[in-house]
Amino acid sequence: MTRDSGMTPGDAGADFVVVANRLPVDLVRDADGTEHWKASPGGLVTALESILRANHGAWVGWPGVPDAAPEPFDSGGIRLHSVQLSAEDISQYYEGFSNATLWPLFHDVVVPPEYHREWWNAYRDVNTRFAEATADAAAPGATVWVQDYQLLLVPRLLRELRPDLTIGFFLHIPFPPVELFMQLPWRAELVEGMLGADLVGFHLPGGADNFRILANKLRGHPSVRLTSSKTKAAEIRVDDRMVRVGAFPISIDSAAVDRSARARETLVRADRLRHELGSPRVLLLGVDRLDYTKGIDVRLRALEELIEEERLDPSEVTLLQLATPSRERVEQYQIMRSRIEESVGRINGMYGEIGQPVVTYIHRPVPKSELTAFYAAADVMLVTPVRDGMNLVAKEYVAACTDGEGALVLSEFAGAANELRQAYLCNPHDLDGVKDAIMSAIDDPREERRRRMRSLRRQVLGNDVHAWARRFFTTLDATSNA
Ligand code: GDG
Repeated sequence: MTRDSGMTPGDAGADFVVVANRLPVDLVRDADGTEHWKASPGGLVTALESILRANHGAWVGWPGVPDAAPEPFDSGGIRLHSVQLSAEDISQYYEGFSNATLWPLFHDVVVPPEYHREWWNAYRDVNTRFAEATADAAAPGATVWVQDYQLLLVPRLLRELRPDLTIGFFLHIPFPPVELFMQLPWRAELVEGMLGADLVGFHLPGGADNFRILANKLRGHPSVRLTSSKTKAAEIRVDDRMVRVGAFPISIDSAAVDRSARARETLVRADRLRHELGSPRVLLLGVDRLDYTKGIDVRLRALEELIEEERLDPSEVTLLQLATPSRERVEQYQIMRSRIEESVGRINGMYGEIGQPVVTYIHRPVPKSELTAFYAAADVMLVTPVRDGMNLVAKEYVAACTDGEGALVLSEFAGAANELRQAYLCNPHDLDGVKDAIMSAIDDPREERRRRMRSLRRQVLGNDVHAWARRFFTTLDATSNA
């Protein structure tokens, strides 16, 4: 990967460019009204930071506020290039086509996707602008890594502008079965968009298979499976090029979470938290963006029925549910929020005591250190999505369980279930099954819980986000040189 062209990002462009919907910065306004950009380190930045720095790296994305178009600037050694979005772009490309068409369609139509031609036009237009900004930012022969469902058309658009580039694409959400994808009025163009990449990565082999089948069905591109490959990869022939597809399950910075969970401040905070929650015998935890795919309603229903049936005693059990605000202008998210808040109110009204609610519900973001203390304090983590690409929360909880005392209830419909086989797995559509999984996670003998957690920790600590990024790049390099 390391190429030393001697260029700086300021002149002939960057040797390595990440393209994602969002830049890894937020605009912060101080009390005196002055504004500045503050780094907002997510998992992706952590994974790519060292590669970005070593390769004159650049990042192309939307700065997060309408109409902002700052000149390229540096943040933490990375050159940031802004793509300007108007309020209408945000409404049609981001909230519309990305989050009310593709998101529900790719998550098994959990809610009905909406198909609007004006949203599609905006999506294509914004993807074109991302491709143009990337073409300007990349040095000759550079490697570009395009991220996620908001930018499905970018690989092809970029290849047309810059055939000299090596292009990788990674999808962070599930890739749906053929029958569902076929609903999309613009299905062929979207598949062609992704096929502009040299390597198309998914979390699971099933996603890669779905994509391969579609490329053939919609565009007649033949493919071969590479059975010897660890990534269960395949190659699709697109005219005179070969496009590699494969599974690259993402992970977290496991060592960093482990370290921060062992810190004295975290342990002190975790202890105090349990005390503040009334020192329950069992502390259940849920941590999600407030999203209808995450199955927050499933676990609330399970908890309510377990209490109703007297399998759980509300004076002994507490659920701490963190539901971070997300996509608040999209209608389905508003509907979901009302439903969840109604259930929390009903459970607490029915079973809570004064000063002692059964469910403590937080609807605002909390600092990372506080989140780690939540993980360290919890006895049982509930991860019950109806569909989820991976789910990093499940892996973070395991990495934060440094004393081995904790249990993970995990939906089979989260990508993470593919690797975390020793979790208490459940089908979120089978409420009795979810309830039984929760009860086993609470009641199993301590040795059994510890045995499972040991195995989970081996998995998560041995496969971190750095290894993920390395595997993707090694494969991309091999593909582009083939
Ligand atoms: C997409 C896919 C895939 C949450 N609340 C707070 C907070 N978080 C952090 C968690 C975790 C991240 O947000 C959420 O990641 P997930 O993977 O659970 O879910 P999505 O946001 O839906 O991510 C998913 C992922 O992409 C990566 O490919 O796994 O399937 O849907 O890291 O810790 N962090 C802080 N405060 C909060 O209040 N600091």
